[in-house]
Amino acid sequence: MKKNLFLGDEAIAQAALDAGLSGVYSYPGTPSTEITEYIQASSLARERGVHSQWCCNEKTAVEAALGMSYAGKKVLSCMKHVGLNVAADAFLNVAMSGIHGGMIVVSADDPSMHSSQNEQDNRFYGDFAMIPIFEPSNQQEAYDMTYDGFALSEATGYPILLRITTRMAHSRSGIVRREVLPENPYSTPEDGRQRFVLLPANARRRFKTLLEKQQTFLEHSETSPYNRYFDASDKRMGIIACGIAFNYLQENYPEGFTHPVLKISQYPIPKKQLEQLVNSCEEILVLEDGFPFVERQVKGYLGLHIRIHGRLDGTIPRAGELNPDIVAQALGKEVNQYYQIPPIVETRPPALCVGCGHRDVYIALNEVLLEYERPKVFSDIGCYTLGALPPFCAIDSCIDMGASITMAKGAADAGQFPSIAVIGDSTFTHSGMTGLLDCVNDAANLLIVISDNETTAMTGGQPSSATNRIESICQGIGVSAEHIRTVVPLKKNYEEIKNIFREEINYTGVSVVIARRECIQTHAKKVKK
Ligand SMILES: Cc1ncc(C[n+]2csc(CCOP(=O)(O)OP(=O)(O)O)c2C)c(N)n1
Ligand code: SF4
Repeated sequence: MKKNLFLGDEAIAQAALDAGLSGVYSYPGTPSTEITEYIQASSLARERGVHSQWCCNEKTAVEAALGMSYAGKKVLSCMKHVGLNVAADAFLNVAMSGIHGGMIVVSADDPSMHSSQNEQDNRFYGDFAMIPIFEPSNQQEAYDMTYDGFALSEATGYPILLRITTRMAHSRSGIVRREVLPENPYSTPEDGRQRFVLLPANARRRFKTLLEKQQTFLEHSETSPYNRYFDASDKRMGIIACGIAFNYLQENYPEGFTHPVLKISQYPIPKKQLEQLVNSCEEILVLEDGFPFVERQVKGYLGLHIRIHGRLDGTIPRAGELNPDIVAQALGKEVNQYYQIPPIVETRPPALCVGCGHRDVYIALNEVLLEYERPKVFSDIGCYTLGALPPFCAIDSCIDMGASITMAKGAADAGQFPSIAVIGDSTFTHSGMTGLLDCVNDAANLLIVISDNETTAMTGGQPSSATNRIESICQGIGVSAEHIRTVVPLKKNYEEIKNIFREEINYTGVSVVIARRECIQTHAKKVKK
């Protein structure tokens, strides 16, 4: 049988296309980005006219995906874990309205924070929304679950959360593809107004329906081919292995399991199989990549008559991603040196590229801020966050996308002067614009520097929604035209840039300085093309 060597992300993308996808709505974020990029590059997607343009942020992505589902089509929405925080309002309410065409939301979580500011486990969001969750244990399952996920979504009338983690997203395996299905025809839901108008009377009804559906979701989990019980003779311990943790467990038992194992890859937790495990074993070890999501539920649900080991009792470290060695240690096995990755290159701190425009922004800004007694620079998320590191040491905060402008405003309201925000162009349209409107409405006293490299550089150079529009957006929001200044961040312009920074810091009100020079990496890619 022909196999394709796919990343987990690519397996999801190909499965969605094979299952008859009509659109993907996403915002870039590691480790989810490659799903949408794969669809953008796919000839099948091009032939079919599958929608794949990036969205402004994850919330607009989930809402647009719901619109496509409303029109009867199969649709995917992909994001990194923190993206689901941004989309949470839409995501939780899609569980109230339900869907029409099959809808899958992919959350790519990043335990160990390889490229994120936290390591939240988004299975909690699926549980919170009370919808089915898939968590593949290998890349073939990532393919199959995506393919089958549309059918499950349409059969139940609810979206599916597909939760993967970094290793699943970014490692490769041989994948067997399935039959290529056609797209759904256009249609709209017959009961659309009762379901999609979430006025309290409808919402109460819909919440009841969602509660009633829980039994159906449980039955699907208990009969799912992705949840499996493996019996074995040594019943002193039973093991629950969730998602990719099952893969790590298998690596530790090349000859087959010696303890009973419950593999969980579809939620809600399959109760029958869990009872079988608990009733036949003396103790339970829970293996999961992320938070103690299952462990906590098992503890609460079963009471305390059986000992549960996992992240909560310290058998597994509470923080960081799981790997085969940690699983081996938890099982009391010897750690196999084979799995340990030798250092290939010396580790070194990340840095802004030589020649990057963000460098010039920080050099000029740092020089100007020496003239003030207690300046603060509230920054944001993007390549320019590296301005936190030497030699710049130029920023005082980086919390979440958009928080630069709003934090600078709050601090300015409290008397901070000068209060400066530094934000990138993509982050500005993701969630900086609304904060800017707050500043204008409140006549806040701050300087906002939009470091515009005309791309979303940090996640690999995706197009930025803001390109060619930043001045007009700022003006439309209400920043006065004289205080929207544009500079080219280059060494030869330092004196001009510094003077403009000084003038705008000393102006009492909202000012925006747009420092515009294309990212040299995307520029080089364009030239190469
Ligand atoms: C809510 C959320 N979504 C996505 C990301 C991933 N991400 C980090 S920075 C960034 C955008 C960076 O673009 P820009 O602001 O233009 O700065 P640049 O990297 O180009 O300098 C993205 C998408 C994230 N950290 N948080
Ligand atoms: S990728 Fe682009 S924006 Fe990021 S550091 Fe390099 S030059 Fe600067």
